[in-house]
Amino acid sequence: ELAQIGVTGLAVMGSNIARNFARNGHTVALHNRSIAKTDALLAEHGSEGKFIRTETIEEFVAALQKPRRVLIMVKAGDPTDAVIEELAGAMEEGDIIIDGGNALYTDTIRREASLKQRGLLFVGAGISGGEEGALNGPSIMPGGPVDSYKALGPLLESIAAQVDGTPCCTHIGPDGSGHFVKMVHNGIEYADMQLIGEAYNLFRDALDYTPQQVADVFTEWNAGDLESYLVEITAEVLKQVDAKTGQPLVDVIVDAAEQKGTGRWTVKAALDLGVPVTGIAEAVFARALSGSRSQRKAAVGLASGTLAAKPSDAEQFTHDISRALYASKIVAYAQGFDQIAAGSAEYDWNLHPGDLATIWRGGCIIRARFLNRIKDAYDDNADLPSLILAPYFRDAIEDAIDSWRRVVITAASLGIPVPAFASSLAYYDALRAERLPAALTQGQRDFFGAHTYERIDSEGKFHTLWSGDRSEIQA
Ligand code: NBP
Repeated sequence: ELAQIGVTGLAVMGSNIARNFARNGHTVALHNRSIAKTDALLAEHGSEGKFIRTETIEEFVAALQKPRRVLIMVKAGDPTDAVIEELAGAMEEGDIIIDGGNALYTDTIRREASLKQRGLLFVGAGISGGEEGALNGPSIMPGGPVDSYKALGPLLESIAAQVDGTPCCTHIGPDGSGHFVKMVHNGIEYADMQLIGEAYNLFRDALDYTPQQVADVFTEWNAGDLESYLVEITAEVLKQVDAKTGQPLVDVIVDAAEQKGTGRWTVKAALDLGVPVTGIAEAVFARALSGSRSQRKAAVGLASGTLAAKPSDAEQFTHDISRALYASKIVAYAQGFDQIAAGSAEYDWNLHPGDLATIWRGGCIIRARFLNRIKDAYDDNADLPSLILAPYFRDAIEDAIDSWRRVVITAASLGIPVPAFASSLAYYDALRAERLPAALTQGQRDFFGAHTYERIDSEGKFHTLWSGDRSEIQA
């Protein structure tokens, strides 16, 4: 019997996805550069379904039904190019290559264009959910040609997470769009994690809570509108006691956050598109700052000032933090969706933000009750100028605003860093401002560079003769 799907790259993600396919009744051809991983998978889990063991790429390709469908799950970058090249040489017109790794979307655009010329369908598919999701149901964001989805969609949907009977997988759009939205998803994940970290830090330093006490708060929050996978696992991490020292594990982990790059990619792409993703950027920079260990060590003990005023009512402040978290989260998602809209316009992808909210409700790391609200918002109005303007979110922020400000004020007075809370609040205030100091910026630019400005009362571009008689001319 030939296989419906082949998986090459059988490290953590690939082997779990291969098992997921097999458990859902598909015959899966297995391939890995080094045969040891293939054999380890078969030895441990071979009984879970129908697998075909292959050693060479030729054997692998020959084991597949036509049109052949191969999912690549190897390290992003050069390894992915190497595997694509090998596969393309062995495959035939109409066959489908899916890259499920975390590829940079511009690489996916390039690969799709080049494989199209060789008659192959290339699908860059973002896959979220980590190891556990890969095995039990990830959120899948496949891009690539529409035709590919006819042959691939049902297969991918059968292994994806399901929410209310809807699979967390849909065709996203052409070429690199799947990897682009997966990248922004990861950026939002960075922001979400940073916001949770800031909330945690406030409990520790403003309210002197123990990690266990903070865990209890997060557990409670997970029963309300903050319900999400990240809030849930935060409580689990905070509860964990280190076996070696008897201390809370979080207190013995080095406080320098690492990153693999998708957050940074999101910010770089946002800079190029001119979209302010301040929440995601603060999160990426906060990780970088945490990693500047020698600088931080040298700066310990710098002045903190004398304003320190601890919150007097812990219950009120706990509520305030929950609202600051919720409001800042709305801002981070609003910005992420703005970036998706900008990417869609730039590359002519015709992306549907409501679809993304739908497939992010399950399987992926940012899954949250909140995403139902985002889906509803785009169902009501597909052309929302900003998520913040959807009635539900507008009301949620109105309800949160005083709490949000109190949290930022308290944090600033105590010298507790809350870059993402503060910057999200600043973004919100700038967005709703009737006038911004950008008018002054335009004046300065005109002064030193004759860059011209527009007037509020007449059409056209104007320039003041700054070094002359300071009269205004039309440019
Ligand atoms: P890794 O990213 O650690 O990659 C290991 C796999 O790549 C092994 O199968 C290895 O083969 C293969 N490989 C390498 Br490295 N270089 C190769 C080459 N030149 N030719 C052929 N194969 C090569 O595995 P992972 O953590 O399972 O992730 C797989 C992909 O999924 C990555 O792109 C990752 O970014 C993405 N992803 C990961 C997660 C996650 O939670 N880990 C989540 C979502 C997406 P070998 O066994 O012969 O060395």
